[in-house]
Amino acid sequence: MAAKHVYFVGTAGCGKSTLTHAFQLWLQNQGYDGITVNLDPGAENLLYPPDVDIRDWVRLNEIMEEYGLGPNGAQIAAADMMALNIKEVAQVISGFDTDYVLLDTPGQMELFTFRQSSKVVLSELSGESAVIAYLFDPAIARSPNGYVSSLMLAATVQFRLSQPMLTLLSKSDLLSEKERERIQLWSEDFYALLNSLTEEEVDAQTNVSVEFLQALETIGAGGRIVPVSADTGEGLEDIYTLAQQVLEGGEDIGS
Ligand SMILES: Nc1nc2c(ncn2[C@@H]2O[C@H](COP(=O)(O)OP(=O)(O)OP(=O)(O)O)[C@@H](O)[C@H]2O)c(=O)[nH]1
Ligand SMILES: [Mg+2]
Repeated sequence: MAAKHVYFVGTAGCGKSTLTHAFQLWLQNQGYDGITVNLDPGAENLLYPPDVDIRDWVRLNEIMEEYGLGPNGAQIAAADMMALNIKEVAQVISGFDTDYVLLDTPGQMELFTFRQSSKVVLSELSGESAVIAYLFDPAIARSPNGYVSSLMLAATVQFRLSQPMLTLLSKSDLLSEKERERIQLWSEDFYALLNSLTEEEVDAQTNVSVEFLQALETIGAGGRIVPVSADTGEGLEDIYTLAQQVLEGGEDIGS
């Protein structure tokens, strides 16, 4: 059976790399196989050893030196070079006999989502068997305005990449129980979100409506957000269950 691919995507520092590794360890503890793939050519001091590493093909600091580019120009060149090498990367990945391929994407999210090369990368690596795990950063999503902004970003990623998406509330251990519940409520009830916006954000209440929020959900982002933590292990099982549901209609790997 083809391996299932989960892309961990989100804004800089939201916890993608840590969660990729934590989820791999969780899978292994449950007796499943999962490999990790680092897709960030600019990653420095990666805290886990990826099984496959894009830096074996493309390295940001080498591109900066070789072409005399700054970090942003080099990121764009790196994204294109990644696409040029992706068939070889796919071949290496397919050499692993594994249930899950967990892909850790670059911190500069716009490079992964907006460049045409990302579509090439996605179709070569995972074809139809992909789900995007979109991480909401709790430092941003804890305010109503930040939550709506995060939702818009998630919708943009979904719209751009056209893959099924799970929305995860990253680093949930940093939030109080009350904050977690409030954010979960927002994800399930746009009227509650709009109420919080109107009560708490003087600038934002005039131009956001329930219809606007519903439209974001129609694109395919949104839905019930799942709190996850690499530190406490909260929600790791939910990622598995949801990914199984999306990719296999709920069947368990073993069945
Ligand atoms: N408390 C807590 N901290 C976390 C968790 N996950 C990640 N962190 C911390 O958040 C910081 C960023 O984590 P990373 O995993 O590097 O985030 P990232 O999204 O991969 O970052 P970039 O690739 O640079 O965009 C680190 O200091 C992590 O230790 C978590 O579940 N709980
Ligand atoms: Mg990272």
